[in-house]
Amino acid sequence: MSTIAAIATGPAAGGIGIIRLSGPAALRAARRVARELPDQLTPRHAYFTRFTDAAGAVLDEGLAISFQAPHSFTGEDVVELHAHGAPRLLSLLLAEVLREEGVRPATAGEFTRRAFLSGRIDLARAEAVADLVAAESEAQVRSAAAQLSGALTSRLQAVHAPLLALHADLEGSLDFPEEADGADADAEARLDVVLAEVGALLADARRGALLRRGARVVLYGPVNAGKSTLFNALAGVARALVDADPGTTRDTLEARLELSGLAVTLIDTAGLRVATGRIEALGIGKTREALAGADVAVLVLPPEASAAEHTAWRAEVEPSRLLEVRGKADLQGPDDQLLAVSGQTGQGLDALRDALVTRLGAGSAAAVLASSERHLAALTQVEAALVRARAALDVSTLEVVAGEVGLALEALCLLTGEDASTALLDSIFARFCIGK
Ligand SMILES: Nc1nc2c(ncn2[C@@H]2O[C@H](COP(=O)(O)OP(=O)(O)OP(=O)(O)O)[C@@H](O)[C@H]2O)c(=O)[nH]1
Ligand SMILES: [Mg+2]
Repeated sequence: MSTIAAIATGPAAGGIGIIRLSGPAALRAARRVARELPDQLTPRHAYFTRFTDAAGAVLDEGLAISFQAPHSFTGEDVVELHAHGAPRLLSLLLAEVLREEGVRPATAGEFTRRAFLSGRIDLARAEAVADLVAAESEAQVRSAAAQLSGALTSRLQAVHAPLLALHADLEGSLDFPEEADGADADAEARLDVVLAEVGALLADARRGALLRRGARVVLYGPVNAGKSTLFNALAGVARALVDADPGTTRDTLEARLELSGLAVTLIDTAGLRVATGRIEALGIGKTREALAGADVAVLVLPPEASAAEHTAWRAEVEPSRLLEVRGKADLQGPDDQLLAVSGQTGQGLDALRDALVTRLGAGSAAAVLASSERHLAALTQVEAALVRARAALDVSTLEVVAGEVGLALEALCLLTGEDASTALLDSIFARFCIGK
């Protein structure tokens, strides 16, 4: 196994910069720049040392910490050199370290990949490292942290173990029908238990996928409803043009905000009506596109909207994604049906934010477990196979049931990385940056 080395900290200047080495030659290579280190190092101790170039000239001073296999992140010998976070200095030190025989630059995610390959962490936890590094909102941090601590892993095991046992029993009664008489008798009940847990994991994964990519909230409704004014008020900046002229907004506009830790893209759209011109018609086409991709569509109804109009605008999106509000609340009396908001006075904005958070399912403080689209896809496959197995119990042979349970197990292994193919690993670790 070769030894790898990389700058583990970000490319910008900072207080501390770390060079990480992993593999059998890690310590030998580190000594090229940290010549003052004692002959015997106590693992996990921080040694103060000066860092030098090949000629022995001092470049910096800092700390060196060694970890002995298998008690390290990668499971190999690891050394971390903590210098000052000067990008040019770090590249000089790295170049010197790389001159050691058997040491090469690490590829993206290679440290974490080695941690996975040595069995230190499973795939779900390895991915959590990438998620944590890339997290942009508080909810993303919490979700990645939960996954990193193995919360997802233990929930997957709670599905994996009973499924494996069921598979073995079914296969057993196929191979030895005489002895294993009735081994499949409780298969239905056992499948139901696993299905319920997979369903719960899937619900979490859907919320997690939302957290990860951020939610899309679209403001829509008839012209002049006060959508752009509301957009500006929620975004906290006067981004969108506002005018008494109906049909002011033509293009869709986006603003990023964070609601209860959830990253949200807020989208303002062209008001809906029978378009008076070609450009406006194009704008309305874009509104419908935005509505198609919305996690929540907020229908802003102006005071003058008639019941017939109301029904027509409402039909633009299905009820599960629709949130109706009464706009320009300051111009009308209290509304006992709809949440009343005003972008101009700020009335009802907090209530609207709360309603959005509830709608997006991000309200609970508990961190969401599964979070990547990959998890979502794999869990969907597991569920589909289990549903087919359940149906086959009544109408088909035991072979078919066992086959479907086997497929569910395979899909589950995609999540934990058991039997993971090199191609799958490549695609997962490509998301990492160098040094992770
Ligand atoms: N009194 C009152 N007037 C508002 C409010 N919100 C918007 N207006 C006014 O209503 C007019 C239209 O506001 P916009 O925010 O441009 O409405 P819009 O829905 O984006 O309109 P289009 O882009 O044309 O579809 C402007 O003259 C605003 O000043 C509000 O909450 N209260
Ligand atoms: Mg507008």
